[in-house]
Amino acid sequence: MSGNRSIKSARILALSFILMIILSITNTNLTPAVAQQSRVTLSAWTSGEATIDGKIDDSEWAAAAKSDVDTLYGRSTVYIMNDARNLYIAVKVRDNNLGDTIGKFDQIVVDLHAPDDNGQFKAGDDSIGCQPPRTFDDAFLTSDGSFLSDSSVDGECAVTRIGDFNHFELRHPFNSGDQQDIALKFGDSVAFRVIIFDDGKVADVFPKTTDSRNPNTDKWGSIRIASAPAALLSNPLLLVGAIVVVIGWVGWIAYMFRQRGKKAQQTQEPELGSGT
Ligand SMILES: [Ca+2]
Ligand SMILES: [Ca+2]
Ligand SMILES: [Ca+2]
Repeated sequence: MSGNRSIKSARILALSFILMIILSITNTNLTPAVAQQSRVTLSAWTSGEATIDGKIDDSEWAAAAKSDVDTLYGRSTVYIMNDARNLYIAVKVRDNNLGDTIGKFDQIVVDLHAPDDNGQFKAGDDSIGCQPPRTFDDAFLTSDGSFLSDSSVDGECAVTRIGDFNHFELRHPFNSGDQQDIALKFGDSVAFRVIIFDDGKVADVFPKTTDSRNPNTDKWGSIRIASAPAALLSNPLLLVGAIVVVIGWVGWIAYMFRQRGKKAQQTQEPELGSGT
């Protein structure tokens, strides 16, 4: 009887332990996925740096959060991800050419507002952009509503034409130390909009809830700086190894309880026999 009870408690112990592990794993994974609001929120961690060469390779941007948007010439896609230092933004814009003459550029501008407080795009806020082939604009909004280039240009960009698309890739540190840039840490959010120019004119804005002039950032999208996943979760081999170790450990405890139960039964049996 006591042996059976021991096995039962070992099983309960094992089950609660496994449940605890599953809960802690799913909890870590699910918490960031909960949408905080109806605004478009993009957030993704990448362990590999993107190569800013104007080629949005599927493997290179596989980890990115993506959002499709219908633009002037068809469907385009916005990609967002970050590593420990940089925010990476890519936009694959469907277009019939890559306008690269002065005054008629196909270009993008990404306006950023932090903290992400649903407030107005205001003086001092960060704005970056990309013109063909590799002109990276790092600027800030002034109090008269114009943009000035930062004294320190932080980041880079490139755009090339591949098939029916213009591939824009940008890199901007999320905490460059420059007062004219965003200063974010892991878990922080920044409001953003992407303005897409066709032949020098505003053609589209992402997200569609805003336009190129609306300063109310509650209608913009949001980027949240993703944290690196815990080492255990980022490496499937480590995770499988840990589960194997736990199952082995639990099995061993159950085995020990069973052996102890058997031993107790064996020592009780002769006593009962001699009593009759
Ligand atoms: Ca690339
Ligand atoms: Ca800067
Ligand atoms: Ca700036």
